[in-house]
Amino acid sequence: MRRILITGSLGQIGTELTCHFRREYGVDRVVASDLIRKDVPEVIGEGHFEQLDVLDAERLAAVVRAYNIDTVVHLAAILSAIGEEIPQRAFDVNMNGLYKVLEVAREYKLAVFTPSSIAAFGPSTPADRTPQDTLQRPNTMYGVTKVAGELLCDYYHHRYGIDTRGVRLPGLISYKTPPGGGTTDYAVHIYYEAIRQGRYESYIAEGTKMDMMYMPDCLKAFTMLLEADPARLKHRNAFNITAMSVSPEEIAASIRQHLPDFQLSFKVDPVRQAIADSWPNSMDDSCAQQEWDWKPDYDLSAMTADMFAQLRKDQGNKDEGSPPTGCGT
Ligand code: NAD
Ligand code: AKB
Repeated sequence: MRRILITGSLGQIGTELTCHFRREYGVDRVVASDLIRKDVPEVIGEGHFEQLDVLDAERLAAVVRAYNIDTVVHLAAILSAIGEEIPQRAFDVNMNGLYKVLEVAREYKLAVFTPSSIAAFGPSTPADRTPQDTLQRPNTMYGVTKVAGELLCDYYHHRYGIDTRGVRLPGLISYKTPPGGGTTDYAVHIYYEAIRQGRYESYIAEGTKMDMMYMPDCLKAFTMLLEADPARLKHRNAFNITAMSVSPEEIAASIRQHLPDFQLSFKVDPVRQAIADSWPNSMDDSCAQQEWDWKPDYDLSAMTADMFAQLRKDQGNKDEGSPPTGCGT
């Protein structure tokens, strides 16, 4: 059974992945870590947590030794929109952070799982049903680091035999931890604002399609690929996976099934719109289907129904003054 270190575990994916892995592998076998210790009770209060800057390779190695880690799930990163505000820092964290993780993995013979993104594609990539293997010339710093990261992980597999694996994630929609400064964040905010105010002003323009996925499908994909039979894997580090290709007005129409008076307006942010325009409209994830049986559980309407149920439950708990829910709920 694996002993897993998660980096960046207080972010949007990490908080839920930590809980998910603790349920799958056992509380004692999962070590959460992040740059700063934040008050996230379900991660900090319910198992091992280490404050860890991924740029500090010595401390990374010390944590690996202390807990006898054999697998690193590397999530620490700066996402697309923030990455355009601070490109030098994005390069440092995303590139040098991954390099240090891979070097420690080489020394201690660890498996490494790290997600890439739809951001690894660019304006010259075929936008519809974007193939698994295609042109990748992204024009954001985040995207540049994601393509380079995919290649670096492939290199460590071929050159050193490290078991590296990963997926190209679409935008993730979730209700536990807010997103950390990406372009697809609107698709999360729209649900929160629908519940809070009954309306939302989108910074992404009408008609802009991007791939999206509900968090439970992302967690499922991580486990499936991590545990997939290596003999079946022709690709390793950058499997296209998707659950839906949607625009803001399509999400709004789905929200109106639960909130008929919901209003959507637009005030487009040129920076994030340009990023969105450079990404695929929809990805072809048939290689993930063939090589490790990938299939999402949630389409847009199932996701919207669950988002509403969960956000309304949270709202009810807050109104009653109940403490935030932990991992198990
Ligand atoms: P996030 O921004 O919510 O969380 C990232 C975490 O990394 C934060 O908690 C932050 O404190 C931490 N971090 C930053 N610098 C660090 C450092 N030097 N050392 C240690 N920790 C550091 O991001 P997320 O959405 O959880 O994304 C996780 C991974 O998934 C990233 O690689 C991201 O590119 C990828 N991804 C996310 C999405 C999405 O929609 N959320 C989509 C595609 C790919
Ligand atoms: C972002 O928008 O930056 C992320 C991603 C798709 O990588 N959500």
